[in-house]
Amino acid sequence: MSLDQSNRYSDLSLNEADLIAGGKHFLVAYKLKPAAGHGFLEVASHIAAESSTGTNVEVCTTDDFTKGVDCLVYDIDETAFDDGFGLFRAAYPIELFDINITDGNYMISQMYSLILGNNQGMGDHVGLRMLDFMVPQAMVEKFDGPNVGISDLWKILGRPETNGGYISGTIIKPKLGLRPDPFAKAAYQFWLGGDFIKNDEPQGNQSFCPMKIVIPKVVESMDRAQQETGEAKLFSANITADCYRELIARGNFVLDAFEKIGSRNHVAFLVDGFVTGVHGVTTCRREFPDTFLHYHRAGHGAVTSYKSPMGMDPLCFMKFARLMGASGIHTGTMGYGKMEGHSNETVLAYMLEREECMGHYFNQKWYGMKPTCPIISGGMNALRLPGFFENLGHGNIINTCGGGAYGHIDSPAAGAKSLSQAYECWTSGSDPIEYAKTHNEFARAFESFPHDSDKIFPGWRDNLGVHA
Ligand code: RUB
Repeated sequence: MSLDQSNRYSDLSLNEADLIAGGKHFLVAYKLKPAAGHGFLEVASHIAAESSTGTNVEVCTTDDFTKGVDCLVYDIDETAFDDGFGLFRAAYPIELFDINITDGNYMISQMYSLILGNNQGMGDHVGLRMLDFMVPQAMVEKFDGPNVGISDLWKILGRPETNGGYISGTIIKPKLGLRPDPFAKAAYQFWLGGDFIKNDEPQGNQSFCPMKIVIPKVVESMDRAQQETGEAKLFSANITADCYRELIARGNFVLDAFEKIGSRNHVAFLVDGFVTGVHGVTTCRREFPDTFLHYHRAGHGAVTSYKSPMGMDPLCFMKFARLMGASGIHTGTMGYGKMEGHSNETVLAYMLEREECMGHYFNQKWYGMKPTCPIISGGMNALRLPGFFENLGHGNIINTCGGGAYGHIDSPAAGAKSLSQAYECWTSGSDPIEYAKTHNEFARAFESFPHDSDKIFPGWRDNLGVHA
């Protein structure tokens, strides 16, 4: 048995509406399953203690001020979930959170280590997962937040800065193994029909494709594609690195290379924010404030997967990204692609885009913080898109389809065109089969991805007159 600290670290008489109106607390909802032999409130209170001013025993150095900044459990529902987990909500006084000595802004690193740090490894629970949190105005206003967003990309593409629509994108595939010339050719071929290309997240500076050789060739590809199509093109370069100096050096190299064709602002920077941690994202946000910050999250499943009793809900990951200042972040495909997800995940996008959004447990206001753009990726193609748009309710996103572009049987350019046709099909309210009859690239996507065609549009072969 551990020490029951519920007398000090819980106050079930506290009212959530009052806590929110007071604006002095950061609220968190956790899913919890105590280990055998431990009470729910006892473990929740131990978590509140470990996540604020306490430990597993009382210490003689505690004074009255210390007690005034205790995290308090203010609500519990021991049987909230079918799987034996309960729910508790905790209020963290905002004084607990660390402020930069350079500019007085809040940081995510310390916040993360407090609200989802030691408490993850405690022995008196068998599962603790953060489901949602609410950041009060006084804190929201002191995070970096995004500086560049999708509206800046729409402007470059010559579109309206609000409601500028779907940005068709790809990921250079194969993800590794292309040397500089084939890599640059693959980029050129997609740009003949599409808008946005990103490095796959493991692509960087491999010996067979050094950055200093391939990037100038990608610049040439962009230049040719822009001249031939008369359209602006965008490239998201992976500058992820262990050390901030390397990340900055890569960023400067890429900007200088694109500057040569006057397309410096056609560049986004991809940072793998899960593996670098906040440090990589914030270094990019602050060092390159005028460049679109593309937050890739490879590895996030280790902390966000629904299969896990630990970690955090993807919604928390999205909120962190907006606070950090990501211009865009991968939100998954809401069940329409290859990665884990489900159709109710639209809230992940809405939380990033909207000025105010109801999350799983808390209504979050963003107090004028710029939006973060949802980036939809992972196993997508033209056939999956109409359903995806219908579920989300809009197409103001960046979508990257690697296999969906390079897997098109005609060409990467045809793959790219099939994507924008899928958007047009949805915006025009057309039936996809009828639309395919007059749009060749979209129609050929049915033959390119017959497994999907069979599943999503049974009978498509007869309807389109295509026979195996
Ligand atoms: C996309 C791909 C991306 C995933 C990551 O390739 O593998 O890395 O988008 O997942 P393809 P998420 O289009 O060929 O599947 O976007 O959910 O973070």
